[in-house]
Amino acid sequence: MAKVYLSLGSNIGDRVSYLKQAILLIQSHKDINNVKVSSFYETDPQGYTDQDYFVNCVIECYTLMTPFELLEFTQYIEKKLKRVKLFRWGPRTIDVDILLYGELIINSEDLIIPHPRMYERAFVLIPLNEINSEFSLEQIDLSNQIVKIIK
Ligand code: GSY
Repeated sequence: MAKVYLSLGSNIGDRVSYLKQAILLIQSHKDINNVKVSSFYETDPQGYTDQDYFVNCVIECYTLMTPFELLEFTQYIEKKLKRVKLFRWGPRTIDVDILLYGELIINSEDLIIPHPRMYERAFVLIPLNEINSEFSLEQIDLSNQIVKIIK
């Protein structure tokens, strides 16, 4: 079994509901176990900044799926939730990204692991640090990235 980390995000419509629906699909997959979910965080958009705040969370889980099966499953979730993505880097109803798959490094056209931008993103690192304190926040400048826990 591989220990896997996923990042979930939404900034269109009922953002919390999109995240909750995606989490339910992940928890009910027969080849995924021990699902840990971080708090939900409302976060400043990164990259293309002229868009609404995101709600983000991170998931830790264990899976028997290969990385490409897992990629297919994340794409299935986005399809099942009728993902809307207005343009690259732009607003979207649901995004499910693979951050880490055990110690594996993959550089293919369709899948790059570890996720290439994960260590620059407070919306990834803060929830990651919440569920596993081995992920340090020391290397990242958090000053221009607003992240607040949703109560
Ligand atoms: O790759 C994730 C999509 N995304 C996000 C996001 O999920 N949260 C925040 N805060 N900014 C983002 N910019 C992009 S692109």
